Amino acid sequence: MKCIHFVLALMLISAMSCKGDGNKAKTQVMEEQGAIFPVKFSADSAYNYVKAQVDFGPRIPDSEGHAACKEYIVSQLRRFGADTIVEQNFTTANYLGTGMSLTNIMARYNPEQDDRILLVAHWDTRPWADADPDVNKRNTPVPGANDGASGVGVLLELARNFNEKSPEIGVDLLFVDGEDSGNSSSWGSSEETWCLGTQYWVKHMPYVAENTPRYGILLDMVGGIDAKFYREYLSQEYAENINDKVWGNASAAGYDKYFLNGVRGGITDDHIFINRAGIPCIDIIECSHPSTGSFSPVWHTVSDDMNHIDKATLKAVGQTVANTIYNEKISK
Ligand code: AHN
Ligand code: ZN
Repeated sequence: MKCIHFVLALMLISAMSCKGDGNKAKTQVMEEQGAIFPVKFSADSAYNYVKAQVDFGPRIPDSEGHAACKEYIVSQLRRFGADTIVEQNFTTANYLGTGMSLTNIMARYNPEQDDRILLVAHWDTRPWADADPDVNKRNTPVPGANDGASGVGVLLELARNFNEKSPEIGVDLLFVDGEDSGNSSSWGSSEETWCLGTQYWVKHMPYVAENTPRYGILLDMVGGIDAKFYREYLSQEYAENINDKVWGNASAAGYDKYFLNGVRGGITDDHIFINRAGIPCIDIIECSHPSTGSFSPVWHTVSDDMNHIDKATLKAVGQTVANTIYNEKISK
């Protein structure tokens, strides 16, 4: 005991004397005490899970990279002791009429627990870099490091945490397919061309009334360099209290630099279909980059690669979501 106190005291002193890096030191002390950080979300691990996906190549429906990535996600979930892993296979067509075989993957932790939280990310990648500045690259697939792999990487690292230390609440991890083959030339009128996996999933909702999740958190583009996460407009409309909770947990953990309280965006994304199906769901998404006013400059370009992934961003998002999950107490 004495020894631990001595170590903590030393850390406090170093925290106080370390002017330039005060926030980091404060965070480290809290982390050591376990007060705010019930588990350690490893940004290095999350980064490796992002890289593994990118290394498969583009994860476009019906491609080799897509098939390999599906096996990878399932094998990681097995490794991390998920209680049930369900692959939901179906076929559909994108807005151009191209047929696609899609798979949503869902894994449960504490399956017997009726009080649950849903965590979501899309695992497919966009077939065309149609926002690339070079017109000659607009038919090239995107690498999808941020747009696809980042959310999945964070969810896989959370799965590792859940296996190491079980949260009290039940957790469902949902990896949706077919999010990113939508029509970007006519926003508004083309909402239904996006999020095809989620649209299918909500039509076959794997819940009864008792075990329907309290709320959901969607992670989309959560690995960008110096990313700022504002409260996304539709999340704020549908699930303001969940935004309050998550942004509050971010602040308590010292991540105010990443999680800003302004409301921005209004994004057509998987969360809107989940909200309409009756589960309040927020979207943690980088959608107000200073240089574009919306998504990051590499969004839907061939430069959405590992050079534009920031471990510190993965950490801020992953640790905030982890703290949120472990803070939940069962109320059913
Ligand atoms: C809009 O740009 C309105 N939605 C994009 C959703 C998305 C695409 N997320 C990732 N890729
Ligand atoms: Zn996209």
